[in-house]
Amino acid sequence: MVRCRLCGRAATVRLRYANLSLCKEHFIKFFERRVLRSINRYGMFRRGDRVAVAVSGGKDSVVLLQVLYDLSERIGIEVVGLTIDLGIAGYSNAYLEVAKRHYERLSIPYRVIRLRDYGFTVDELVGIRRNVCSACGVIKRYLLNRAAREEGADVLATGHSMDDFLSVLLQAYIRGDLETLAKLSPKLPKADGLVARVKPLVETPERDVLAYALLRELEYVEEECPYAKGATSVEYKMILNSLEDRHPGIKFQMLRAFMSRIQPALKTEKKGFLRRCEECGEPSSRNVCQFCRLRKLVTGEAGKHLSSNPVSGM
Ligand code: Q46
Ligand code: ZN
Ligand code: ZN
Repeated sequence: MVRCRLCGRAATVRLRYANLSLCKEHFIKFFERRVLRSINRYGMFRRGDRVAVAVSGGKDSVVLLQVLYDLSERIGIEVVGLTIDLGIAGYSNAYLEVAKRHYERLSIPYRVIRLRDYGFTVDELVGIRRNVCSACGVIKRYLLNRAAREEGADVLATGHSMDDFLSVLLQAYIRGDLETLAKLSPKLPKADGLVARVKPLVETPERDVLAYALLRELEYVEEECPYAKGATSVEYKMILNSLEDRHPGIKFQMLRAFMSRIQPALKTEKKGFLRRCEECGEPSSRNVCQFCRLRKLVTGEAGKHLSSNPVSGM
């Protein structure tokens, strides 16, 4: 029997990258301490911050919500939830319901943002945009930033894990996309109209997130979004995991090398100059923001009078 290194009881989780076996109780503590360390290392929150947590209903965001809720008193933050209904048939509703159940279980105030209220859905982008996921990414960033700002949040926290971070890193590297690499960071500061953004799970591998969700019996939606199939990010994660299987710890090494050596060297890379979108007034690097261009592609109309019509639990 493999035993927990800390207490000698039967081990539940084996972490090859750290050559460490832990029982349920010690894995949960280890996991939470590591998230707290990431929060402190990157100065993600200040006491008194109102933190908007983006919760899809998938395991990563559900785990993030739970951990930040548990830490909230200790680190002096106030948590509010944001969930987007992207209008993906057979998918969005299940996610939405799970997110709401967590908010209600923890008595966390929340807001649901419906893309439909802006005149279109992600389903309607099929056939119009070849890469639905990249358009969806634009939509999520836009709606989350806008809602977080409207809710008076100081920081927007997302559940991106180490694997998400590294797959973006790999893709951007392959494309030579210096702008994305320069902006790729566990913490992006506040800018004109943009709420500060943080990724508290950046030093946490996705496999550990799954183990934590299972051990704490957190409800999450397992079904993948229908558009996730064939998404290159999934392939990059598989490549990273097969590397990790042969060289335990290599993902941590990649992350550390990027943050300590490569990222600082990219700081001088020219950032897009921030102005305001002529259509919606949100921050944009061009005259019309990417969200409004997507909306116009689907609906054919400009939208001077956009409203988010929030369904609110606050
Ligand atoms: S929701 Fe949107 Fe994901 Fe679905 S369309 Fe792609 S990006 S896969 S996390
Ligand atoms: Zn133990
Ligand atoms: Zn716009």
